[in-house]
Amino acid sequence: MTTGTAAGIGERFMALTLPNPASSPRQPGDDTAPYHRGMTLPPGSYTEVAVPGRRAGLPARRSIPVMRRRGFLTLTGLAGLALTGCGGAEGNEGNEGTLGFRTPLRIPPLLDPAPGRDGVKRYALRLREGRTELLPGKPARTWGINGTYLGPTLRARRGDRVAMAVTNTLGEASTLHWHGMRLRAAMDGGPHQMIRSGGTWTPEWTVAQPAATTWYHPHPHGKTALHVYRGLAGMFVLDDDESVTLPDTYGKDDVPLIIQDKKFEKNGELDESLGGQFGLLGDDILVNGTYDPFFRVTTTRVRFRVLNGSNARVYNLGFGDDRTFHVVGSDAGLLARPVAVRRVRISPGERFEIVVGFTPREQVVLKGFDGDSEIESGDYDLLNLVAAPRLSPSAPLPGTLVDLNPPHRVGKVRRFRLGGSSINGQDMDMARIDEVVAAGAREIWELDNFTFSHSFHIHEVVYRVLDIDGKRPPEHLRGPKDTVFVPGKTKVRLAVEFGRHTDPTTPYMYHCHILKHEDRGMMGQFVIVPRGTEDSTPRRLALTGHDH
Ligand SMILES: [Cu+2]
Repeated sequence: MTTGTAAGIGERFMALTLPNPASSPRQPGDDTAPYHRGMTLPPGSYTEVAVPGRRAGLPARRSIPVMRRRGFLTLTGLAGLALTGCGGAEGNEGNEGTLGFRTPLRIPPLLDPAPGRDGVKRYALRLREGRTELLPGKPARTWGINGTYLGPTLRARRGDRVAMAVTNTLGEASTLHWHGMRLRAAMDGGPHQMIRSGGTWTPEWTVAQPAATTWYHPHPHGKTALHVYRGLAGMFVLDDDESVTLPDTYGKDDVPLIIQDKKFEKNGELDESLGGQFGLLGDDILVNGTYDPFFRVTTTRVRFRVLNGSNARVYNLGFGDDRTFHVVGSDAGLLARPVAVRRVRISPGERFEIVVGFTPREQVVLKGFDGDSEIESGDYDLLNLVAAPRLSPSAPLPGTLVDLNPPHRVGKVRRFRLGGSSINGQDMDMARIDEVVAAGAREIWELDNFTFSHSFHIHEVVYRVLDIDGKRPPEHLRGPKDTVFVPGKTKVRLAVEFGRHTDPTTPYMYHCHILKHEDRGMMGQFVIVPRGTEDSTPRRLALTGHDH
């Protein structure tokens, strides 16, 4: 990013807010300060900048209006102010109007093996290095699963017995976590289930949860951001026998959209400088690893399974013509009924299933619109949808989808104070059990975010959002979830349902899904134990060699 001089009238206007270091003393127990812990900053080259400041969460700021446009930032009256490296402002300029939509959307191959004679569905996954032409004509070093970037879409049905063989051919250890899957902690693929370079990990479980769009990605402690950014992620679609009529032909009218922002070097390699208080924010967006994508629509309705697989960026999804579309599912399953919306905000780790209607020959762009959180600014073109001259008629959208019980409102209350990169003032400790939960418990988790935006994920569980700053969430956020956006300075209450797989010595994780925050230690551990044994459960783990 460079600084510049005059900007033309009519360019979009925003406020950069500069903290005044002298007037923002650090309070005891306040961990908003160490954004740049461990970094050495050359004198004079650094100014901490948060964008846009409406919710940035730091006290005593001076607001300075600036003009911006793509690839060019102007600070009126602040010539020479350097913004490189650490500012929250990097990579928020948008890409609106810069794409030609020349590349067919890549659809990850489907991996849905027939059960063996023993009734088990076996999936072979290989973490590997490779080269991928993310930008046309400029192959980049990437990582992938079975391919060179991203992984196959896995599919299974409720009741299926699934067995994974995950082989790590990378030059370093990693893991594979089943985000959204309800299973035993030892099968979860968190930081305690490292797969050494050259090793194979073979978790097995029975799918025992409703239809949902889940996903998988590495979870090595301290390195998740880099491993996901290089390309290790994939979708895991679960079906069940619910008699709903939603589009379900994979790649035709049931289409995965894995949205990820990137920064590229001039030669097309991924820029891996994951700097900034939120980590990397890039202005080039890939959908399923496709740059500049279009998708040819052939039916009157298409179900998109949208996964925000970005390290930090939040997308305020909508369409270029502002059309209404329907949200039919969130992270952990279908909603009670389709909810008509014009915008859906999706933060890292979240999924929404949406159904969009089309007419023949039309074109419309799926976009991420400028929003009011620090990591949601800028207008982004994501995917051009090009309808064929003749469309096959889709079934009408059902009026109702699934029966959802109202969320519980009583239960043990746990409170979590979300800091800059800590929870309850503590960094992740692999040997510390932070919370002990009784099997099958229904609890209320209160997230009190006293800093800037976070995205809060709990492994194993399904939860419902009870309220956001005391207000009932919008209807599309009332369904089953496992990851929730927590804007800065906001309180969110969750009604959490825990599973019944007990293991007092293997923890599950809860953490911020902004991957740099997670890597910096914004993560805690809980175990699920038989009811009545909570108090006698040890709070320290004896870790073995691979656990750190
Ligand atoms: Cu965070």
